[in-house]
Amino acid sequence: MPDRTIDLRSDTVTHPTPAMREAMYGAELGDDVYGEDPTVNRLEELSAERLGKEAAVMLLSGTMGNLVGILAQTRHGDEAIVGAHSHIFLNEAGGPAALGGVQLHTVPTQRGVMTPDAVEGALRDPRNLHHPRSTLVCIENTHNRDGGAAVPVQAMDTVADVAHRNGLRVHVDGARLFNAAVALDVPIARLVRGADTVQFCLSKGLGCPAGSLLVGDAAVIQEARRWRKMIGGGLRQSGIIAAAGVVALEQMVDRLAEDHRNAKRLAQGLNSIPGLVVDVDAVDTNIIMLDVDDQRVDPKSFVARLREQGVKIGSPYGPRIRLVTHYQVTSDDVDFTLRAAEHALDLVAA
Ligand code: TLP
Repeated sequence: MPDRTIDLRSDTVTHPTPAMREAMYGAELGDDVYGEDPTVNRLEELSAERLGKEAAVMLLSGTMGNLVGILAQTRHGDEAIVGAHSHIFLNEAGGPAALGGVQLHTVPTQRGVMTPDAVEGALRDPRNLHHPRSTLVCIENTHNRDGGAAVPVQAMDTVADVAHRNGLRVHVDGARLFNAAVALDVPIARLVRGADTVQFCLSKGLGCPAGSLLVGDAAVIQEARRWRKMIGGGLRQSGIIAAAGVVALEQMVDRLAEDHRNAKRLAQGLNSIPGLVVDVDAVDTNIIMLDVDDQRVDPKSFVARLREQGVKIGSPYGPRIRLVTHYQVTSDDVDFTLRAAEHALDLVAA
């Protein structure tokens, strides 16, 4: 067994920091279904304030935040426009269709960006009886499958303008929105100014054990609370979770820049190993997409050999493998990973 483990599979693997554990231990609690958990209330207020919106509601996960955000802004039979590689479309078990009767209409994205033409081209004609109603556009920022791409303000604004001009609302899947804001060096509230709802995760780069927030205007958040209750997400003394969230917002945001620096250095190092290819310029945040480009190397065996040395990376899809940095990955871990990758490649190619 290796004496060291470096887990680069995702930033979801992070454990709460000592400050979070302390805050959780000492959290002031109440029954949140009665709206009486002061710690949840504080986290919700803080989140709304940070994102420049009226209100927020805490949910268990990003998937629940996206689902409730979609359900609160659509009716059965409506259509939501989403990126073809979006997490909502690929990785949320068909929730909008199964639970909301919402059909997803996919459009291409380039580094997370949807063109206004693509969105306009996906709009249905409200006067045509054959068409579903287009009611929502969902933007993912950062974009996971597109390699953690930070979608710039202007691209966010443009899509929001097209949506609003046509009577649609805008939901942002901001599982890693703070990474985007830090990478783009833009105030987070500015980044989501055009959004009607935004979901962001506490349990990715921000290091919490669980939790997501959905923010928006007071009416939509009230509607989201109703949906949350219906799907069994109304929790009681959930200040235990919220306490970590407050610490995350206060202590874990600015340091994301360090994860981005580590990701960049890891990307550069991997790309300099013959047989491995990374588009280093495309590494905006904490996600690296690595391609194995050596006929002799089966990506699955490469991943397995790395794991034997204590380095866990994503499962390959085709030749492509994802690596994610986070606060539990140090600069020294980056050096160790690079040495291990070189060694693993030698073993597999031999
Ligand atoms: N993504 C996970 C996996 O599901 C792929 C990861 O390891 O990256 N939106 C985006 C953009 C996400 O990347 C994720 C999680 C979610 C939503 C869902 O969040 P959770 O896992 O909290 O339901």
